[in-house]
Amino acid sequence: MPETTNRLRRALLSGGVGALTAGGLGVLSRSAFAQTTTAELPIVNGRRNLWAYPEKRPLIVLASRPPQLETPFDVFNDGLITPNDAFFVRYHNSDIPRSIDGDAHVIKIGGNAVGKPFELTMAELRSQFKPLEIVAVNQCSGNSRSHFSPRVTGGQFSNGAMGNARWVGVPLKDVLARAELKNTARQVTFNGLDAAPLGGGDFVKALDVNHALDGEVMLAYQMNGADIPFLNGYPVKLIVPGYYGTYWVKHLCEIEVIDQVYEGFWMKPAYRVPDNDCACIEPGTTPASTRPIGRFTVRSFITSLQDGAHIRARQPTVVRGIGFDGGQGIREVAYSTDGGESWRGAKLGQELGRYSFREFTFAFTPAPGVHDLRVRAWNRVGHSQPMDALWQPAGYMRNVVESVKVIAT
Ligand SMILES: Nc1nc2c(c(=O)[nH]1)N[C@H]1C(S)=C(S)[C@@H](COP(=O)(O)O)O[C@H]1N2
Ligand SMILES: [Mo]
Repeated sequence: MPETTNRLRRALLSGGVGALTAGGLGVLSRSAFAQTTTAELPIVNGRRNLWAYPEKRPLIVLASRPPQLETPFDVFNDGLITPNDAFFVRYHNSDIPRSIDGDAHVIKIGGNAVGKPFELTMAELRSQFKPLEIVAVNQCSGNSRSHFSPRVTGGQFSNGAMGNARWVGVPLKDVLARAELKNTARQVTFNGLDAAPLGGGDFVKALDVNHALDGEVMLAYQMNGADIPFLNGYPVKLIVPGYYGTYWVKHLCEIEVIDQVYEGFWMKPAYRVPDNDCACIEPGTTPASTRPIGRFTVRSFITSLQDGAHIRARQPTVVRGIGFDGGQGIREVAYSTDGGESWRGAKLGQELGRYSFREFTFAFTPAPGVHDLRVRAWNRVGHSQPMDALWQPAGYMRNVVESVKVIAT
């Protein structure tokens, strides 16, 4: 019997999924944490608590001030849209707003590259513009950071710092048309109601003006047919389809069009990646130069089976999962049931738009024993996922082909 199988069997006998992971067998699914109450979970990050914040179901609490909440991974198997009450929450600074009048809330539009600064209330935003709807994934740059090896500092998320929602709002382009942009306009900055009482810099992000005016970057006031949950940015949040969540500024209250490149703390030195093709470097080295983080890389996950799951041998099992990328759309997902030795095509599901999660399925009839399942996606311009994990000092952009080991009995 191979060594892995032995280890698995021992682990399973001695206490379930947590112990199994403690035995060193690959990626830990966070939902395993959620369901395990044994004290045998010391390795990846120790045991995490689940707690229900306002408007939220119990989520994995990484920090409470400000709240950092992660979605338990099994939620992604429930459907392609992530429910509002399960959607992850990430903030940087401790002074987050506690109450907001959703109609009276005002967005100030100004900066040295607009001819006509003005203020827009939420009531005006909702009534005076044509709404746009986009299904798009919001993913934190540091999603999956806890799986980096060597380890890196920062919020130790597993794979649940992402979610897919149907956003309704107004294209930023239409709002900025009222501000009479000057031809000196270079970037647009975005600020929310939260503040940084302990220093470190108010959370302000910037996009190049061409990107900001692309017609898809939008001021969203609805998420999955309801108001945006408070902790996800009520009453208005910037949506930047295909781009990492760091740009999706919550409780948006100030937009400035400026004649230079903005270099506040959260644009520089924070949220930057090595300025090369892979946005990666050898562990322990320093990047020669950096650029602001941008679009998502291609990712795919099996959602219907957790690492360490038991399945029936010699019975067909339908395995389900999701793929997504930075906005080209997923063209193909391949799967392997032998640890990456051989690959076949999975079946793609419904297309909800090129920024959305895309479902895939494949059928698998396992022989008795341990099976190492892997999935790998390609987008429409041929970008895919590396077989070996890339590394970078901030722990951003993980997109390695993941492994889920299952036991058929
Ligand atoms: N106002 C404000 N907006 C913010 C942040 C923040 O700290 N303050 N964090 C950003 C980061 S890094 C992420 S990943 C997303 C997370 O969005 P969510 O909390 O709605 O899931 O919010 C972004 N918008
Ligand atoms: Mo983030």
